[in-house]
Amino acid sequence: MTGILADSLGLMPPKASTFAPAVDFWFDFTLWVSIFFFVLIIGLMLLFMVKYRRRPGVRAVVTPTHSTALELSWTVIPTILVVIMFWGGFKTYMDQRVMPLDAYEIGVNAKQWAWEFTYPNGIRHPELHVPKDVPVVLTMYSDDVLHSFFIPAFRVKMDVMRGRYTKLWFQATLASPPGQYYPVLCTEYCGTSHSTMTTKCVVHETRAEFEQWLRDADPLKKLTPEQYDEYLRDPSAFIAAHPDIQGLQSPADMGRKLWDSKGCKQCHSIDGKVGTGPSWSGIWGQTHEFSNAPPTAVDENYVKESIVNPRAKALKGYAANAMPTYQGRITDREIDSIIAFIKTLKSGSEAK
Ligand code: HEC
Ligand SMILES: [Cu+2]
Repeated sequence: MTGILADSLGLMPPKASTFAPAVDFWFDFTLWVSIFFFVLIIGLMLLFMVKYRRRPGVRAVVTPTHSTALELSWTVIPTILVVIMFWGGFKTYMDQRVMPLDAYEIGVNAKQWAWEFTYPNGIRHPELHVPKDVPVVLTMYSDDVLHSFFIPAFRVKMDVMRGRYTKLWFQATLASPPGQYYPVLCTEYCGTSHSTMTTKCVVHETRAEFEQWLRDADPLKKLTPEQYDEYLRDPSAFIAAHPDIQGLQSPADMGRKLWDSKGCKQCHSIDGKVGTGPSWSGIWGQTHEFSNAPPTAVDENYVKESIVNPRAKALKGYAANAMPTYQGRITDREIDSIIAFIKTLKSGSEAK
């Protein structure tokens, strides 16, 4: 019943979300009602034009001016039909606008002329990847002008603004075949390259497959040991020379992201304020005192040890067991980034 016309003409994209059947049904309902009345009204008009045309010798009959039955029916029937359309549209719209509580959350950033997605583990990536059969909420923001986020296969669309977060949700029902994807478009004219503001949405068959992709999406993991050395020696030159490696930033910028995404932020400020743990502001190169070890300078080895084995040296004045070990939860390359970040934190002069 759904999509009969548009679908058979190949005008509708695949139905890949839980919203698609309802949206298509109401689209078709409206379309078929319109076609029916178009044919009826235009057909009768043409018929009457011919049948009652002026002919020589035939006098025009006096036309009736009123028919209660006719007027009632052409008022009541269309009213019922539009109320049905309104009810269907309103219900479908409300389903889309009320966000589920248990959803997987992904951040969307729009800028002239690209999309960027921020996943819960802090990875930023130019493609949208989601698991099948999991409700996903997108929280969207624009760096510049008004954009609009649209995935035709999911039948969802929402404006993306500067100065206000907007949300959109969907639950994909159809995994994209290997190597294929659902197009993501910007549908608000946003400047010269608006038409190229597209990206891919890949729906993974299982949650596990999606998580695997997410782990591999870390740009640092894509580098071979040789490339990694080259990157550490001169990050900006390396990034400029490898535009194919998406999302790569300087080690210090990566470190700042990890400070946020790995939860270090909860206990370590970077502006000098003491929290559960000491601030990182200005600690590089200082000599710290411990309740269980001789004084030690804050250098690469000390920071690394503090992360993988925080109990080894308990900083004076802090609870010795407050910091959990990150052994196994952080890679060596991530530790390098955090070290690079701490190095940039001069005391007193940090931005937030
Ligand atoms: C639950 C709170 C907590 C979290 C989360 C936490 N830390 Fe700590 N951290 C501490 C405390 C408390 C100390 C001081 C006591 C000690 O030496 O273990 C500390 C000490 C440190 C030190 C030594 C600082 C100095 O001034 O000598 C480093 C480096 C460090 N943490 C890195 C990290 C990193 C990197 C993360 C995130 C991956 C992290 N911490 C997450 C609580 C935390
Ligand atoms: Cu746009």
